[in-house]
Amino acid sequence: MQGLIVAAFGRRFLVECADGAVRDCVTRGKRNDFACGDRVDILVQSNAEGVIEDCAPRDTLLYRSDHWKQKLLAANVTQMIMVVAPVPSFDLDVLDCCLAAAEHAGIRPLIVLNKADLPESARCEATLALYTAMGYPMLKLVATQSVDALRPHLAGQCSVLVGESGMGKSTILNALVPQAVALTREVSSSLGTGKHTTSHTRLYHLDAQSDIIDTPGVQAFGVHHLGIDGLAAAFMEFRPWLGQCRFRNCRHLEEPGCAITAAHEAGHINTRRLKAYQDLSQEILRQQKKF
Ligand SMILES: Nc1nc2c(ncn2[C@@H]2O[C@H](COP(=O)(O)OP(=O)(O)O)[C@@H](O)[C@H]2O)c(=O)[nH]1
Ligand SMILES: [Mg+2]
Ligand SMILES: [Zn+2]
Repeated sequence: MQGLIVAAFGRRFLVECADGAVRDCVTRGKRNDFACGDRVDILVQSNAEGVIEDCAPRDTLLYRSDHWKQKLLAANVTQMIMVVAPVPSFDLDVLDCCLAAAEHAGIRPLIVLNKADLPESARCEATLALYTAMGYPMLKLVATQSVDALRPHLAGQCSVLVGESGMGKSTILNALVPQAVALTREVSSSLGTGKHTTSHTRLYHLDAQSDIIDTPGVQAFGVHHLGIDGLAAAFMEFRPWLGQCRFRNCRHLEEPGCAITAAHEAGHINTRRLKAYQDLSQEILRQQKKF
């Protein structure tokens, strides 16, 4: 039977099946390379249980990685809602990594500056001007008052909510999906996670055409899986200059004739963004040498 993975916790998945039942499913062997949003075939064992057999080809796949492992976050999403807020302060490096991962996966990012009611948000907005100048859409929100400004952006999309904890993701989700708290509790108890926190990824239907996937808050968003070339291409303002360096395998660090560092010197690329790229690429290189 066909179904849609609507919750993922380790190697346990809740699958919304074609017959309307939501089944608690395991995988064969030690497979865990499935994600929320995956369209799967399951072997039905009962009205409540099944085994995931197969997965349909994905339109997109968002994941994060570190040196050791990759973590699948969501499949078939069309949009990443990156939530930031002035309090607690957010980490621009995490924003850069999330944007890079989205670019690499072919997912359109939307930056949401939440807690726009706080006076500190003006400074955040000034910081984010760099990103809006690059062409990233940005939306100001006061989630505790209303999320109506966000709704039109969600129509017809499968969106994934990401952001560091404390930014207001749960507030946004609960305003969009009033039954989310109850559903989260349900998933927690059926998957035996014990806690009612967002320790798992969960897909919610907003309407027949629109879904939203909630992910646990991230402190870091590893982009090792992009590789050096993927990373440079995922810094979207680098793109006009890629392929113009003297060396074809230029890593845009200290190579002579580098078009990226030249573009930076000419004022076309922001200093902090170039440094963020260089720090990440050096980290990737260090790891590549180790293995
Ligand atoms: N002032 C203000 N506080 C907010 C807003 N949105 C959320 N918060 C508060 O920020 C805190 C963290 O929100 P939460 O949704 O749990 O963040 P999460 O960790 O990203 O899920 C809570 O105390 C919320 O009430 C907002 O728009 N303005
Ligand atoms: Mg939360
Ligand atoms: Zn270069």
